[in-house]
Amino acid sequence: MRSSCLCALVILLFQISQCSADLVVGWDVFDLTSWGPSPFAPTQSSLDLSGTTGITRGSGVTTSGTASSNAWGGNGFDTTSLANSLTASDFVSFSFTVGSGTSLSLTNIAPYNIRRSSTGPSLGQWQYQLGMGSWTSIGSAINWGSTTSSNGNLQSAIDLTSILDLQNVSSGTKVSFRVANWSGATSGTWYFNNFFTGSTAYPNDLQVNGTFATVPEPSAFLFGGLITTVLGAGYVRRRLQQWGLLSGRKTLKIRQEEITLGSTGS
Ligand SMILES: [Ca+2]
Ligand SMILES: [Ca+2]
Repeated sequence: MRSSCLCALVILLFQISQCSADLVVGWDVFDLTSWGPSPFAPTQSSLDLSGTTGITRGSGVTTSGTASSNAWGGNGFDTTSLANSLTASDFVSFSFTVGSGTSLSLTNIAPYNIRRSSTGPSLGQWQYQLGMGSWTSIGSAINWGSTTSSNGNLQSAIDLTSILDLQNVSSGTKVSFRVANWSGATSGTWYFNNFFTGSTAYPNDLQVNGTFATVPEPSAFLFGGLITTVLGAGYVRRRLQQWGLLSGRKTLKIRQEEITLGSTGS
């Protein structure tokens, strides 16, 4: 009885700490034409999410002229500062919601590639938001690079592990990201570029990675409490039996000790 209960307890504790890793959401922009749809639903997303919103052009982002193929983006990133780009909604954004029974610790935004035209925005800033909270910048502004061919400009991974807000994000919380761009001409273009064709099944060109941890349902806590109660009751019962209180005896034998009293006056 006790060993089976212990096994159940171990399994429960294992489930609490059990983690699955890697992809949260990912997009493959291969084969896109005409700037790509907005929103552009993830090519792949974790089953531990309860919902996603694809990459969406802000109201200040335009799609005038002819687009490059195998890329998702727009133009009209024509302000001169981060603050002005935000006011003008010159950003692209996406979001996802942590599913039930899980919490999410984000690891990184994997290396990605930005293609831009010679007059496309030269600077951009990643930001995140939890729920309807305020937006927070991730690191500092990024200089997208000078390559204007389809090779694009490879960007480093963005580490998210040091951002406490993005660790242990609870079930039901919506996590949003956006990239604001500025220092471009009205017709200058900017895209998430197809750079990864790799040999994997999912050659995503933009991918957010993280670790999901299983959070036990209230019933599991109840189950755990029950196990503790059973184990605790068993312990008390054995102790009472050792003391003879559960063996049908009505009396409790007290061991006699001989006590030597010191004599007085010596
Ligand atoms: Ca790709
Ligand atoms: Ca604009």
